[in-house]
Amino acid sequence: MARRILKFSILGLLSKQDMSGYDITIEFTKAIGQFWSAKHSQIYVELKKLLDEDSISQYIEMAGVKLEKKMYCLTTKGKEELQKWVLELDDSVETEKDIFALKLYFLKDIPKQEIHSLFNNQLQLREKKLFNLQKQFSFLFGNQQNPIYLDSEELGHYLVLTKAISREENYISWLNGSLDLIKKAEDSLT
Ligand code: FER
Repeated sequence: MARRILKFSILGLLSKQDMSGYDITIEFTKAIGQFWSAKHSQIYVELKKLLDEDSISQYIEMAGVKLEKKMYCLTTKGKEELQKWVLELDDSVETEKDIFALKLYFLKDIPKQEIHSLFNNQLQLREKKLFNLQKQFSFLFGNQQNPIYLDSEELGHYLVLTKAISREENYISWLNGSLDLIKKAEDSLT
């Protein structure tokens, strides 16, 4: 499978509405950047590529009297490519980059007395993350109990957010369970 995910993220954003390069950059620092980060410089390189390939086109919009804003929109080709991409079945699972897991793999090199602080530090970070995700959830969906009633755009956002929340809840419960296990192992040695 061709791996041009930035391309399809940009096409996806433009399928909602026409945007300037700046608007797209802002979208990447907001919600979408929470689960898919992109460097700002990459965005402009990709936009140029997409223009050359005819997946998007540009037009000038007047913002104020003298300010010209370069806007991007999907072409028919771009729309078709996006449609094809979302329907493509993935053939593998992305490997998650988890530095804490990598360190754990080398646990034998971590002094015993440091293991607790590593776990507690990770617990604090994950709890903070979960708190922020829950805050975002109540901000966006707090008064909507049933996602069936959300329109499809909101439903997508609801799903990625609830996925993140269950991932963090799971991670926290695994951290707590592991801490217990480590404490028990220590107790049995003393
Ligand atoms: C959001 C949508 C998704 C959001 C976060 C996420 C904080 C996902 C985050 C993650 O996977 O860690 O609006 O806001």
